[in-house]
Amino acid sequence: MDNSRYEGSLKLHKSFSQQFLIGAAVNMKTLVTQRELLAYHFNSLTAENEMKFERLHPAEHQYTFEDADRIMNFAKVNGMQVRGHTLVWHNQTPAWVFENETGGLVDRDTLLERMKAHINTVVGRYKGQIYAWDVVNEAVSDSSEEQLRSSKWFDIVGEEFISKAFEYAHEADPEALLFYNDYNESVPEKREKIYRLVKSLKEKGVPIHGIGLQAHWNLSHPSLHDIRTAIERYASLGLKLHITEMDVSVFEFEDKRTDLISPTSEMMSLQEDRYSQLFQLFCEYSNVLTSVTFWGAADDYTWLDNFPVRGRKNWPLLFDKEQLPKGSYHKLVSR
Ligand code: HAH
Repeated sequence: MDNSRYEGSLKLHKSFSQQFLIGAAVNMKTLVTQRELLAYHFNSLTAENEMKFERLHPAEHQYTFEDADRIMNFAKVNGMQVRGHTLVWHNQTPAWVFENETGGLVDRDTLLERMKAHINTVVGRYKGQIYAWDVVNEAVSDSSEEQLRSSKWFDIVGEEFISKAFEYAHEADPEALLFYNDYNESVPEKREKIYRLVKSLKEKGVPIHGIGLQAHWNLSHPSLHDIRTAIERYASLGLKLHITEMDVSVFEFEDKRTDLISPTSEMMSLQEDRYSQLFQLFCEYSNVLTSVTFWGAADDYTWLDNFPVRGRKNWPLLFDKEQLPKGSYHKLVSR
């Protein structure tokens, strides 16, 4: 592979090799367009979409592994680890999973059988090659009244859908590390709900090994104090922590501007400081925090383009839209 554009520069993952793995989410496009960047600076990969239920299992008796296999192969060839994302989620799951022959809601036992078949086939296929799985994604509710969000999984199975998913995954690959993954993980109210959920799973003896902090953050929120408190709280459960989907949006939540065609120099300088403070914090907890994955690799492609504001580009990562290192990268590797 032609790594000449990066040669001589310090590999991002090398710079943190004593602390944690450094990962990036990829898709079929970026696996090609960012291949040199990925192979040079990262030592872990996650499929942005290619291992989700709808992609792997579009119909009951049909599994489609081509794209996921391609990611596995890229990782293997380049000596990278793989984090699996995600087995049970309320989004990007095909309708057939929840339907019976007449188009009504499937019964509880059948849904659990389908969950088990899915997990067994997917986790089994990559046994020994995917070292950690996001088993359940985003089951906790953002609204203050409820603990778990309403979803087809929850409405049909009840809260046990969570423990079942972990049990099935553990059976399929007893060596894989199993994670509960969520966003707004550092917001105090939701943090306590996630804590309560995972604590109850542990008390029931459910095979869960870690909590994934998605870390979709921006230049000022959540505060370093709230992030530190969340890390401490989750770590107190005796579990591993992974930062699973990190990005630092240059827009405040209230900022809905769509006129910027490049980031302002103020944004870039705030982002440098923010990344450097965040990684300093991560390093303090590197005994429990063992992996940091970005939800993308460079600003030429990010899921935050057009989301949540249509017609707006974002610049949330460590490499720019030419895939060259940003100030944030330089500050991290020269710390
Ligand atoms: C994450 N959700 C998902 O875990 C990931 O699979 C997806 O690719 C992107 C982000 C975060 C999220 C969202 O999608 C919608 C609203 C809030 C948070």
